[in-house]
Amino acid sequence: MRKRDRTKQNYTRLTHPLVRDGKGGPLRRASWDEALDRAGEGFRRAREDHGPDAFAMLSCARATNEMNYVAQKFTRVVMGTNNVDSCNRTCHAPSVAGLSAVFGSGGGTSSYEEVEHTDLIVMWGSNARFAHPIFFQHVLRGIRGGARMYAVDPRRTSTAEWAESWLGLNVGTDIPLAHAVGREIIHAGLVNHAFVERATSGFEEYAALVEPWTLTAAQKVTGVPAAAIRDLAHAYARAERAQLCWTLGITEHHNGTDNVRALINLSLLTGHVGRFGSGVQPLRGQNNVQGGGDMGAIPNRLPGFQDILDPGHRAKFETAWDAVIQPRYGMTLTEMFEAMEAGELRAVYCIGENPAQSEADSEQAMRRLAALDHLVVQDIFLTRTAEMADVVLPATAAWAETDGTTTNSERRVQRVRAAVTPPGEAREDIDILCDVAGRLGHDWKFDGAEAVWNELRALSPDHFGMTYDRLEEHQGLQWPCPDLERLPSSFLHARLWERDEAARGRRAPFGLVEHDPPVDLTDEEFPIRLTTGRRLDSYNTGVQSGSFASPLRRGEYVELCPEDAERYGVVVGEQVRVVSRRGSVTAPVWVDTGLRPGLAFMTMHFPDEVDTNALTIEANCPIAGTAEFKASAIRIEKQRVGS
Ligand SMILES: Nc1nc2c(c(=O)[nH]1)N[C@H]1C(S)=C(S)[C@@H](COP(=O)(O)OP(=O)(O)OC[C@H]3O[C@@H](n4cnc5c(=O)[nH]c(N)nc54)[C@H](O)[C@@H]3O)O[C@H]1N2
Ligand SMILES: Nc1nc2c(c(=O)[nH]1)N[C@H]1C(S)=C(S)[C@@H](COP(=O)(O)OP(=O)(O)OC[C@H]3O[C@@H](n4cnc5c(=O)[nH]c(N)nc54)[C@H](O)[C@@H]3O)O[C@H]1N2
Ligand SMILES: [Mo]
Repeated sequence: MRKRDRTKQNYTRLTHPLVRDGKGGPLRRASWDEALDRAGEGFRRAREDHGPDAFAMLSCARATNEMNYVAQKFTRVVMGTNNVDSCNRTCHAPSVAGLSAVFGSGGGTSSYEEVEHTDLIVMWGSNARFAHPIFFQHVLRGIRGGARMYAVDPRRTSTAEWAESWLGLNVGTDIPLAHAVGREIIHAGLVNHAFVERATSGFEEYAALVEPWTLTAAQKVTGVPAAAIRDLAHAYARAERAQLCWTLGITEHHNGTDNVRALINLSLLTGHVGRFGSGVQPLRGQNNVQGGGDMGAIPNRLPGFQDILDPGHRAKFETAWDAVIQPRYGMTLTEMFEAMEAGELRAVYCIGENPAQSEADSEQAMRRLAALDHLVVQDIFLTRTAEMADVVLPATAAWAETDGTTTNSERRVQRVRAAVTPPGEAREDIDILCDVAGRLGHDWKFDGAEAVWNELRALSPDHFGMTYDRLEEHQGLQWPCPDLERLPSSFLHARLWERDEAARGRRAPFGLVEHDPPVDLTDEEFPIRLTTGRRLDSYNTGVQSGSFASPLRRGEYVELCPEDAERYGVVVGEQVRVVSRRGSVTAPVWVDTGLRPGLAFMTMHFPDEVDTNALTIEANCPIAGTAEFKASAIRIEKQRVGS
């Protein structure tokens, strides 16, 4: 038998529409007309039989702003519901929730270039060397220019290799660590009292809350030596300017939003926010996950991050769209899957997402998707989710095949352009959406992406000043950009430093959050903590990266530290069974000296080979809906010889 290439997942580009005649049958080729008729008919039936909330849209965080704008408009105007969301939910929703609660705006506060003009960079739960290589180039320039870097991660990652100090904490103990840093700053007299008094609220309560987290108490829980915690506290508080960056090591927990609040507290204590070179920065995941949310492809915000519960905002959009917008939040991605289980959600339009493989507890997710009356998948590849669909619509790739804009995590809107001819009959996401809207009685025509953008600009004050001409002229602009003359500020919340109270505006509250360990506890039966994440050579569920060979790629492994490999009597390359309370997979062993005893690591990149998400737990952050991908309990079983 020919050995399968473990480094590849062979996905082929979709070149023509597919439909299924009845559940259980195979997908077959169809004309665009037939596929669009079927897509629309299923949505109409769901709405007529079960009401507008029986429909949900998953919108693509890789596609353009313009496509996301049209997708949320389709959901709200054509289907009459606010049930629209994306993989932002599995990712940085806690960052958006935490930042909004403190500063009133869900965006990162700084520009990439600021890490080149700062004195201290803290990479907290972020492996930017692998996952944000472009940003990391700026970090390296900062380090070359004299900035110090600290890394806080259970694994000594490729990012940590560049750090002056690596704080290798136990998974899920970020709040104790942050609180101990905060307490040390207070006790060492390093608080920026002028800033705290003027711009924040709740300091006294915060100081009382962190008081029990002495360096030794935190060392016990986090596993980080007291001296290293003290050192981080002093370095951060004494730095003239400091950038605190975090990613999924902070957010993908059942208390992700609390984790984010615990980190933001440190910036409030020290005044490291609202000035050039000082800020808090969640590095966002996909190329346009920031933009998707900004465009309103989330269940609680209209385009331009305008709250759906505000009657004034609703009225503006209702007039512009000639529609009635439901005065309540729609379902998050997490709630959509729960509603599938309850039989309340019947039809889903999934554009450029692969939830069958990316959701925690994938067996459960697939069972729920399979129970839908009507699933339409619009993608560039035939994904596992597409294989389950009733209708599959082939789209052009936003990257290089489509015109529009995307927004990165420094809030910079940039133009993308069609430069490559799309394959076969693939069509642009926006055109497909308009044709499905047409099947449901809405005659939509946009004269190109710019026409969509101008409709958005007229409705979103933060984007008003960004014409395509200006985006071109300045090679991208950052929001908020409210007027056509001035250039926007590169960082947010300078207002917090204003002397005048009125100009300073709303105070930034300290977050009174408490330690809450991972839900999936380790015990005798499941003694190993599994955390999951990324490698440089692959992208998410592997659909986009797996089809191309890479000399770096080595397929899925369960990675252990040398001591654990010895304890379980396993060697590199040996196939073992990895078992959690949800399911089990078989994977080969890898030994990584960056891991610590009791900690294992797997990626999500090769789900066809090893379905890592069969192991993960669907324990969600109650505020943001993000699952605890970063903490499962597992055991390793040696395979019997000959089996
Ligand atoms: N090459 C590549 N780049 C990518 C992607 C990709 O798949 N491949 N995906 C993109 C997407 S969608 C995203 S969201 C980003 C994600 O980017 P990152 O968040 O940087 O990537 P991860 O590897 O998922 O997780 C980051 C780190 O969190 C650590 N961690 C785990 N548990 C904890 C904990 O309890 N506390 C702390 N402090 N740290 C912990 C892990 O050890 C890991 O090193 O990357 C984006 N960029
Ligand atoms: N175990 C574990 N699971 C995780 C995570 C983890 O750290 N550990 N991380 C979570 C995170 S942060 C994320 S973001 C999710 C990602 O989860 P998903 O978003 O479900 O996974 P992707 O592989 O990124 O899927 C992207 C899809 O978009 C399609 N696509 C790309 N460009 C376009 C376009 O222009 N138009 C259309 N129509 N389609 C397009 C691709 O073909 C692909 O099918 O996974 C989550 N799951
Ligand atoms: Mo992500």
